[in-house]
Amino acid sequence: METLILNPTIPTYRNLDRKYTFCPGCSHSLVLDHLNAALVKMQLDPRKVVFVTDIGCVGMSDQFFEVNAFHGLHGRAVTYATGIKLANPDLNIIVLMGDGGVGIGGHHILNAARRNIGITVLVFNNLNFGMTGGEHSVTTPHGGRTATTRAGNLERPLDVCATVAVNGAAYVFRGTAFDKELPDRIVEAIQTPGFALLDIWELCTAYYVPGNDFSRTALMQTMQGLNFPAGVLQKMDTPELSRAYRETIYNLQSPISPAQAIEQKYNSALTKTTRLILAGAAGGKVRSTASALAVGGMMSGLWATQRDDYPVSVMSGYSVSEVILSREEILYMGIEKPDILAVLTPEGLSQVPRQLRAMDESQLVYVVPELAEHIQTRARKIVFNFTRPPSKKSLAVTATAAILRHANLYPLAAFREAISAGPRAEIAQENLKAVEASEGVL
Ligand SMILES: Cc1ncc(C[n+]2csc(CCOP(=O)(O)OP(=O)(O)O)c2C)c(N)n1
Ligand SMILES: [Mg+2]
Repeated sequence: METLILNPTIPTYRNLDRKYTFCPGCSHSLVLDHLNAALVKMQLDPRKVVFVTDIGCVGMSDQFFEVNAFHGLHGRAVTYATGIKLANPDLNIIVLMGDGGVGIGGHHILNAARRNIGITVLVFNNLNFGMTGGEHSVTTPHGGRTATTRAGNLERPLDVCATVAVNGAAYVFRGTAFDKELPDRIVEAIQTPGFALLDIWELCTAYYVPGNDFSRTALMQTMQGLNFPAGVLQKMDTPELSRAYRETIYNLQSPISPAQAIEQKYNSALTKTTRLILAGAAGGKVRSTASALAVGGMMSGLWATQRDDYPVSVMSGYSVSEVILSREEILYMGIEKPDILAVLTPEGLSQVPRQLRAMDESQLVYVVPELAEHIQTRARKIVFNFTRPPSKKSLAVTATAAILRHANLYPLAAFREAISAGPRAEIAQENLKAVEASEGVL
């Protein structure tokens, strides 16, 4: 595993500007501090760390850290982690999930253990569904009083550790959020090449604690009463699947052509990191335009990131893409306060009220004429002055090209080249026409 000595001005992987938003006394914060301590001990390159967060209170965890993150559907975190690991075995993938997620996605955990996928799963086991009001989960102890087991839980709790251990997990540990050894155990788990799971018992101070007069002592007593052992429960040295796959099938078939490097051919005059948001409608080429914007930036010697948001439906509703362009490497790709926000359609506008409120006089909102009056912001408002209103399919490209000319982010030629590099020639032609239509728009 490659390790880098971090910049000494970054003593933590936590984003200290962001305070934990958990309830007072919730053990989730304790476990996250232990996780941070483990990462600090290991000095892993944050670019090679991926948190995959499940749903629930625990699902909020990634926003407090400056590492890569993926957040998806309830119970499915292990599936995303598996995919990421298979795509890039060099990454350190850490799944953060609750006991609710273990119940909902138990099948995925079994299969990841059985396949010995080299990920680390931290189960934030607060013995109930925290976020939705304290319903019982698969790990609620027998007799536990919850919102759905008022008279006491009749079910036997799942022994998560024994279940993954019997299915071949390479590293298994059970403990509590109060264990001083937790950072060291997390380090061991991350260093284990194969599948590692830590079942970390916690206090849910909103629900399980008041509902059961529960305490730290009760936590230990419950574990002992169930005969669920604590400590390191399994350590096995068996081949990890993503490496085994690379060494055999992948190399034989070499199914993927090598990634094309993006060459720098242009120069950008950009001096400060610029965060842009394109807020438009699905089917309006918002995401592909944002990609071309990011690629054009890279062709101009900038770092670039892209993040997209759109509903589950296809070709209907909003489509909002965020792009950051910077002279420096971008370690956090979220945008809370954009420097440039392009409001293209009513669907897009409906998604960005928070950003509009956050923006100030030094920032720019570009807006189509028909929505100009609906924009409430302190930012400077600039209205597109189209000679002919662009079609739905050319609006995003024309607007972005106009912004590139106006804000002078990088040469328009780079944007044109990024568009031409698109997979379909006829679409590239259409988009290049939309770029030409941007002349004189601003
Ligand atoms: C498939 C699915 N079912 C139900 C929900 C509703 N839901 C959201 S959070 C949550 C409880 C989460 O509990 P847990 O995973 O233990 O995390 P915690 O909140 O305790 O940290 C549920 C049931 C959902 N998001 N997805
Ligand atoms: Mg829970």
